Amino acid sequence: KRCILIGVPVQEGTGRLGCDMGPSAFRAAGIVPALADLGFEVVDRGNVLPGASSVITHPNPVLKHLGAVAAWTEMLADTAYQVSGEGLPIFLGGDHSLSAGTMTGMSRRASREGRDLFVLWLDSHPDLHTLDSTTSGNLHGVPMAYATGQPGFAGFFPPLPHPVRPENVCMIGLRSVDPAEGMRLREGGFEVHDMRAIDENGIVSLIAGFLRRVTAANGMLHVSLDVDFLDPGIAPGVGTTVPGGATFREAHLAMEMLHDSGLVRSLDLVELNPFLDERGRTAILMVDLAASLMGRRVLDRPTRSF
Ligand code: DIR
Ligand code: MN
Ligand code: MN
Ligand code: MN
Repeated sequence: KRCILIGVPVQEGTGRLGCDMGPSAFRAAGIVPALADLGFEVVDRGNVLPGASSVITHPNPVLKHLGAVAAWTEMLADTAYQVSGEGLPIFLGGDHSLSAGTMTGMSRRASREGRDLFVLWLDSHPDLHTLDSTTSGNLHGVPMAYATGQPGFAGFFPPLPHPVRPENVCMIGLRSVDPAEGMRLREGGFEVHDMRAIDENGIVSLIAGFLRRVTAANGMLHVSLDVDFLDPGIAPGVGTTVPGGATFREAHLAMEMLHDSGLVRSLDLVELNPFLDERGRTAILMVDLAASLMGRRVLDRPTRSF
């Protein structure tokens, strides 16, 4: 049982500075001992950096730091592929643009094993903009579109040999969807659950339904946890707070179910902005959630198959 921490201090994908301190905050909040206490061999690879980025011009004038985010994506896709052959990678963000690289690297890993990558996307946003449709220009709004092979990335982002199938993506917690994203969500084949779906059905049935599909397909599961999935009242340390998010108990329950499934092969912890946090409480909550996902519990329960 080995997990490998990769610090990813990317912040060029957001409109505000501070996410570059995310990896340090996860470490200061005790992620290493939290995982070691669960019996893992924890390897902290430190922070990674992208290769040199070139200036890339694009017809959409609002795009910010396209060259830098493309360079991060290329490096992270390689890193995710390699590290996932040695243990369970946990990517400590950094903004959500990093998932463009981690999802595609994990998809290559799945393909190498003759399997399909599935993604559980826990976020208030679908991050399903293309380079053409984003109006903010913040590239943390595009990783899902890139990884699932939506048009318009060729020639700007790295080539995509192993796109993730939209049918293999389950988004839970949505409550901020831009019009262009809404159209893609309706037509793209994604499994999508907004906050109302959590309120009406409970998070257990949503997670269990998706885990059943992953199990039936012998899929490899990647989890991407954006801080803004959580309610801002418990998780203020993020640049894009959206009211009405997941509660402490919903989030821990989801994590514990993921652990019980035994299906998770990699994890992104993203969008933590320590500059906006209150004495580390968001960092500590994210570490506790990661610990629940990795097996921390109050009472033992049998491993559960879905
Ligand atoms: C908004 C906000 N949809 C945008 N996106 C994200 O800028 O494209 N915020 N991902 O966290
Ligand atoms: Mn996000
Ligand atoms: Mn291949
Ligand atoms: Mn978000």
